[in-house]
Amino acid sequence: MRVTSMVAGLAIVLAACGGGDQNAEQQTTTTTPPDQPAPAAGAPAGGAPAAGGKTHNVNMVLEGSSYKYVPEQLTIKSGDVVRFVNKSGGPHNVSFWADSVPSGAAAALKAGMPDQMAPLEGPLLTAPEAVYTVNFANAPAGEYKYYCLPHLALGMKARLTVQ
Ligand SMILES: [Cu+2]
Repeated sequence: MRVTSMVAGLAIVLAACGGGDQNAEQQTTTTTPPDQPAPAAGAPAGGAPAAGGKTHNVNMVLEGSSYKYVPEQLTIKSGDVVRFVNKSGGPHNVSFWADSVPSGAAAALKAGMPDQMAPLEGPLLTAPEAVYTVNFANAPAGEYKYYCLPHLALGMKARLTVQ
């Protein structure tokens, strides 16, 4: 009987602390390490650019004996979308070097790159004209270097600058 009333009393105390618990959860979220990000709220995954964002195309091609992204350098704005198109010489993909992207970019790309094979590594495109869309919503400014996994040894790499 005495134990029962203590448990009941505890339950009331815990219920009264509900608001305090919520604050504790928010603090935990803000101290999450950058490589284990909280999901970016409201960030569209792939697909359409954010309101006011632009869409850019990068072709993935085999020209002569060179595998290339065209253009090899592209400047975009945070919130833009880049469509990578498998034009020739596939399969190709888009893999960002994790140590090249700015701080906070991994979290944005985690949301913006659908169907990742590994962190920052897009799927292989085999079908002609297949498109892989990367959404740079919430992407911090800086340089983003990337490469094609099947053709890295053949020099297929490129760079995006986010403003
Ligand atoms: Cu390739």
